[in-house]
Amino acid sequence: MLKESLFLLVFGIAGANAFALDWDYAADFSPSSNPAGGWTYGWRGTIPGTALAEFNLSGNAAGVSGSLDYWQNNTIPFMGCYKNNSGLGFDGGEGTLTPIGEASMHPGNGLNAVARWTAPANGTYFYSFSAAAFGGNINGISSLHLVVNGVMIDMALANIPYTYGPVHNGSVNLLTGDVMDFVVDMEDGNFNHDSTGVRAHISTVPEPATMLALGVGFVALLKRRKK
Ligand SMILES: [Ca+2]
Repeated sequence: MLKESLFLLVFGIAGANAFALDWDYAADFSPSSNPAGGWTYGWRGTIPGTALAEFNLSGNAAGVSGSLDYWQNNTIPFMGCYKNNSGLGFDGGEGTLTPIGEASMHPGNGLNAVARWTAPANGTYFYSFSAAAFGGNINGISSLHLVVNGVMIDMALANIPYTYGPVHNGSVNLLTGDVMDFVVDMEDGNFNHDSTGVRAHISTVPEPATMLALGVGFVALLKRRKK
């Protein structure tokens, strides 16, 4: 879903082109359409590469607590893209936990779950992503990779139970139809308990942390000029 952002207005940079477009894996997650809102849910056998087999089965899976909307393949268990749209924290019964509103991905055995975002126009796109081990109290370790047009450019480990690791930020120049794949791999040769919290955000303006840093720099510059 495209969203106009008030972000620039907040920072007082309102102007004729002060509309930001942004996309978010969790916020945009569609339980009914694939692809949807710029995202395609699927998988492939490698981390890098451009191949993508689309998930063909959607539904809602109830846990001991809460439930997850999902996209999966009808013949491959567990592997998929998920979001907790229920009003309760999701407990899968094996120590897994997905908080309300959070989205996740789960790899297969040697297969990688992929959330693909496709650029709608030529431009510079700013991204941020991080990963959490939602199955982590029983040693589920996995990894989230950013693959741009087939090339892996960054990765985040999901190795701390229920906790998001460092946020990875950056920007890429893309052409219409170029793809950014967020790829979850089982990492340690074992795909059990690899429910992986995925936060992935793409915007046409810098991420808040980047803008904040720019703003701080600007204020510092003003102070220097006053001297
Ligand atoms: Ca693993």
